[in-house]
Amino acid sequence: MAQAKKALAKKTKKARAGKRAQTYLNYIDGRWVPTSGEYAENRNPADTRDVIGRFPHSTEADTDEAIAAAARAFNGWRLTPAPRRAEILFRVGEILMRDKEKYTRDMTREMGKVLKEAGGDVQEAIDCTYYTAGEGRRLHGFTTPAEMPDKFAMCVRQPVGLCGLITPWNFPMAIPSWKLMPALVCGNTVVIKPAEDTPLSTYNLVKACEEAGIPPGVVNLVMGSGSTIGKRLTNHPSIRLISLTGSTETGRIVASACAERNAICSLEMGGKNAIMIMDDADIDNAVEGAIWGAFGTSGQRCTASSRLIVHKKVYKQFSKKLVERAQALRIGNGADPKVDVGPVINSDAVEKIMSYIDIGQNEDGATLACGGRHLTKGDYAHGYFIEPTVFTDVTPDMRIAQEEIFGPVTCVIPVNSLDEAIDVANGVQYGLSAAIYTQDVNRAFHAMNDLYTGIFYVNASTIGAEVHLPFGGTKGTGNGHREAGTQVLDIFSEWKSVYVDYSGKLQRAQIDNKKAID
Ligand code: UN1
Repeated sequence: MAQAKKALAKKTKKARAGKRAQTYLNYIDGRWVPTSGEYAENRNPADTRDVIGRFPHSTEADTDEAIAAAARAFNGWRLTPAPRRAEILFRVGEILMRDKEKYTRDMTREMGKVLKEAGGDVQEAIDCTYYTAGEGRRLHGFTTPAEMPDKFAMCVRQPVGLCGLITPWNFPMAIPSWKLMPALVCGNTVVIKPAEDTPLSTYNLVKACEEAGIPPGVVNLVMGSGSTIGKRLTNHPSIRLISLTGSTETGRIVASACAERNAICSLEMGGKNAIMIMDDADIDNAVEGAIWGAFGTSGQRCTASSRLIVHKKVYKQFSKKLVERAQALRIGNGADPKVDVGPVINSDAVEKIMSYIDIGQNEDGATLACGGRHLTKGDYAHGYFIEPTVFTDVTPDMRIAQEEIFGPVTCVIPVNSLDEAIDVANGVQYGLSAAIYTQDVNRAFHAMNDLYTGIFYVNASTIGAEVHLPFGGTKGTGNGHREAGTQVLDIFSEWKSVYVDYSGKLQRAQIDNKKAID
């Protein structure tokens, strides 16, 4: 381990000492172009001495250019047959496969998640790209009988138009691909704005699109802030659809702005996901699921298991094992294969998470069973590291049990029964994912039926969604849409109902019908 660490330190030092950080450009109308604004450095959250690159802090004018390019490209792309569009997406998938290792390293470096998880993120983008490309030969509409003779009725999908994609830092390649690939296969053109903390992974994705031969203007990348670019996209009259994954607060702002001008808006926001652990559960398996769900990606997933609702009969046993496992997790630079938990994304995240740890202890009065410290010494001095933290004796109404913390913090809540567990699990403003550990099929189905979430797991954690099933949530998590699966096509296409009257005469619907029964 010491050797791996040394090698890593040497590499990082070399990277630091190396030539001036690369300057990255926006991608507009098929060309890599400088911003009319400034550039900002991006740094590795595990070691802020490591400068990843200089990235555009773009302006409204850059955004407008990208929108104009997307508008010019729309008709050509819309009229390209979907199977042809899909062929290019298959090529994107091949490029992503070819360069998976490099993308994985880039992602760990810019976002902090451990290599294995970064590889999973890239793999999710690959899966999504291939899966969506397959849709190019389906994109099913449907036919249905018309109510009059000599008349044909069918429904077809048409692209929405120009789409603004605003993506988060926690899945910096998977989530952009969830939005980009279906938008493209449906015949839309896009402007994508990645999170400020993680532009490199989206840059890599767009580079792959360029290499695969996506025509100029179809995909445009503008890097920078939400308050400038996100806002411009959201308010621009030419952008028909905004797809955002982000905080509930940002979602509300975006939704209101879209409502003002009657634009389509698809939102994927926060979560406060619960695992219910029943008294008949395989406890060791449940502990593994809880550790993975709570501390994978340092708890920075909207699907993170931030509440563990445990039957009182197994509460002590479960909590003890959970704490032991949490304490054994190795924290550090995600580029070290021995590390389990990487840093959190930035100093704002540290501040927010630490304030919740404080609230848990003081305001809420829960028991801090392990963790709770912001690590600042030795190897941790230059990164944003927080210990995996477990609160026990948590009651459902506490702020730490209600609000999304988005960090390596989880709450253990004791309950007396399955019914109580379900009530507690449903008793938050979010509805993304939930899980139950039980050996009883009746309990499992009962819980599945009563949990008001978009995703539900039996004997598995709250994280780990696959790309061919719809992803999204109820209540404060979303606004009724689902990404992934074939359901995402309903975001990125609109239905057109088509009637073909081949009777050669006027047939009036609802009036000229010859009734079968008088
Ligand atoms: C997210 O946290 O925003 O199910 C997405 C999962 C991943 C996707 C998470 N496949 O945890």
